[in-house]
Amino acid sequence: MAVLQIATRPFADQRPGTSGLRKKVRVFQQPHYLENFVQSIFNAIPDRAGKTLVLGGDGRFYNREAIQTILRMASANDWGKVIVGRGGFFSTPAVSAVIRARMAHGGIILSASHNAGGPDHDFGIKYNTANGGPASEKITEAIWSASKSLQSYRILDDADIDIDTDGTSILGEMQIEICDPVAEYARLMEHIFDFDALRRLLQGPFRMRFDALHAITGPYAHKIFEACLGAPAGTVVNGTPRTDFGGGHPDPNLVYAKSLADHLFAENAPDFGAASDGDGDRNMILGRQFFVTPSDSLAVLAAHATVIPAYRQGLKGIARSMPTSQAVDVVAEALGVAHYETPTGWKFFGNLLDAGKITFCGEESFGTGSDHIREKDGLWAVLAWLSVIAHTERSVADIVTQHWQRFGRHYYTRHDYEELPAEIGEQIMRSITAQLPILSGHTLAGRSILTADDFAYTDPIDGSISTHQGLRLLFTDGARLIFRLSGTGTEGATLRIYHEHLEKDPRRQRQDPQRALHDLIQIGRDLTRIETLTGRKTPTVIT
Ligand code: VG1
Ligand code: CO
Repeated sequence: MAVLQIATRPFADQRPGTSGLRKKVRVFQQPHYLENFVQSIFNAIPDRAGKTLVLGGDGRFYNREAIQTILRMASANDWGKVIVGRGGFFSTPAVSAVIRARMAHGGIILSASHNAGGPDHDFGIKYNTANGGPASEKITEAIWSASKSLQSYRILDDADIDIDTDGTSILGEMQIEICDPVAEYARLMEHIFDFDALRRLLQGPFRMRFDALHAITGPYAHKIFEACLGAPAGTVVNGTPRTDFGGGHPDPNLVYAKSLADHLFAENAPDFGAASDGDGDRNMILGRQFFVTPSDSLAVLAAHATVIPAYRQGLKGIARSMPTSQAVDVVAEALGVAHYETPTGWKFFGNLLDAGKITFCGEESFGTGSDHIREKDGLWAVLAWLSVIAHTERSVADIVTQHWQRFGRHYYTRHDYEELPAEIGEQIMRSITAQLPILSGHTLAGRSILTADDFAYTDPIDGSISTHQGLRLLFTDGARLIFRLSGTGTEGATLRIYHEHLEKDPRRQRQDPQRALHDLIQIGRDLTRIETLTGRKTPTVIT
């Protein structure tokens, strides 16, 4: 078994985005492309020799091939041991849990999350550090910088490795451990939640459906909801991971998880519905004929956190990404704990979690989590909701409407315009940026703007500064309108427009958000000139 040093040339497009490097599968299949990026990761971790790496992915097309390559490269790059989920499977939260439990030095997650999979779709790769969380910007920039001057990579000259049988083996001088991808994670959930209370709920008349969308959470959900908690067989649907996710987008929202939404809005619907994304870190929560906006979900869970054993002592603080609604801020103030506003992307929560400043955090993009790991966690959010339901003995709709009555309702909607020509996306952002100075203090459609800025963040723990994290119009009444370009898309540019408005009067809390936010939506369309520039009359996805 020889270590080969293969000559290569840098690729110009290996800068990690919001969550790792995401490209079309065909891009990753180019000779040396995956190898170059993996070597760049390894080069950015100079102290890796003899250390342990966790490795797995969401099972999408190219997952198995990539695992083989990475194992051979890890061995040639002096890693001491790699822990691989059986079959090459690991959800993102499970990788985070295993890194922490096994005190690994880092982990590689193969996923493009909610993006579609298959030979014509997307693949992705992401590095997590010893705390279990996504690498900080400092490290992702170091990876990018390494990729730009890469001249060669190291790989073992060897045949394929069996990744389907549990056990330990040796590859070169490195150990490989193949393990059950679910076990460690399931143990952690049992430690956090009151499984007896959840068993009573799920074995009673309460009915739920969990849709794994043919992605990674299937095996986790079968084990936790059905095997451990005793929910009837069939509670979990689409529970077998497929390389193409059954042809759909494994994205838990009302558009891409439509069959679940239809089921929950039909007559005789179950009490509760939930879905997760490709890699298992996102969640969508539905009640009978009721959709919970992710920003509200975070706020509701924060308000009820003490019903869950692991949070019985209360929350230390709460953080949300900047575009996430301010609903959770109001809860934090009521609880008398600090709240933080970070840029989009889970990596920005890591320092606050590590420093013990926050217990819960979340994003409007269907991401919710806590200090139990350093990633957002889809099944954790579902178990948290079930805990609140078991404790309050109320329906999802009642829990949320009572929350609004107490704290006010933050009407919220995000409009995505996907696959715009890249230059149009840039042009829209440039044009709004140029208008920011005159927008401050200006009135648009009867709404006066307090400030208009380009969001920058100074990390309160390490002082690092992240600029250009979204353009914000902050209105005098607390309403907000935010513009960002996606950092996870793989085709052209995706423009995201976020709209938010607080309604304190319970008599006006039952409107359709698209109606309640109508004027902000119009301001957003006018400012971006989206229709003039692209001919698009409606967004691709509304959440
Ligand atoms: C999107 C979301 C962001 C999330 C990121 C990764 O990023 O908006 O909140 O953290 O996806 O989620 P962007 O840059 O496209 O807006 V996941 O589930 O892909 O790991
Ligand atoms: Co995801």
